[in-house]
Amino acid sequence: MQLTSIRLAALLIPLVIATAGGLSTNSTRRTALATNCSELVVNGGFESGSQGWSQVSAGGYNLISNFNPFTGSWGAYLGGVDDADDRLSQTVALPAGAASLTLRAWWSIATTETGGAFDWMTFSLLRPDSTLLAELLTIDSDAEPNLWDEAVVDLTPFTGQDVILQVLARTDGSNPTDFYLDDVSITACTSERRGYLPLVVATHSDLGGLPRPPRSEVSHYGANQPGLWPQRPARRST
Ligand SMILES: [Ca+2]
Ligand SMILES: [Ca+2]
Repeated sequence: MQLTSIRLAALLIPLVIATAGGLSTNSTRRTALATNCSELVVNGGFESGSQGWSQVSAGGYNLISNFNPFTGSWGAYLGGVDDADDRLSQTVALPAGAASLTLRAWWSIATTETGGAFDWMTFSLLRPDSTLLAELLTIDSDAEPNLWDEAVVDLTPFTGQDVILQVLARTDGSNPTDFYLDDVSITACTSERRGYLPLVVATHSDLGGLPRPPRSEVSHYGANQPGLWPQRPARRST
């Protein structure tokens, strides 16, 4: 009962303020939930080739590929051979004062491993001197193959820092794994500052908005389509 009272109060207080300002309830909600967001990753979908990205491949491979993109015509293809050490990176300035900073990336694997995390791909943040700041997420050869999944990681703890976003894939000496990557995004959002905003944000879910995502989550996209998955292509040297 107490919770209901709190929810009712939370609903009424912005309404009273909005009414005093001549706004309707609906416009109050839209205004209060509005944010200013900007994309920080350059060419996250790889449609402009290597623009914005640095790539290093121990085998000398071009990591930007048109073989198996998630969207558009281009994506990134790491691993795919034994003893791979493939790195994609991009310097990103994470703005101070951002209300939210979120990394999103779509990924998929295909593997000849029959089980076990022998090959892997890790998302990390490096400092400007290339030392490790934080490991964010690791995908390995034990993941379900031939699906596209979205990785979502909260980068809010790193606001105000200049970082290098690095994706590193390594495979061991047998049974190679392909790691595919596309639509890499870091979104910085700054909530509009309004006098009644904290009241509404505190009751976001109660007001019918979508819940905030957890700090890190993975969502599946599509389903296995045996027989439709393309055959492994010959890697192209740079
Ligand atoms: Ca793409
Ligand atoms: Ca392997």
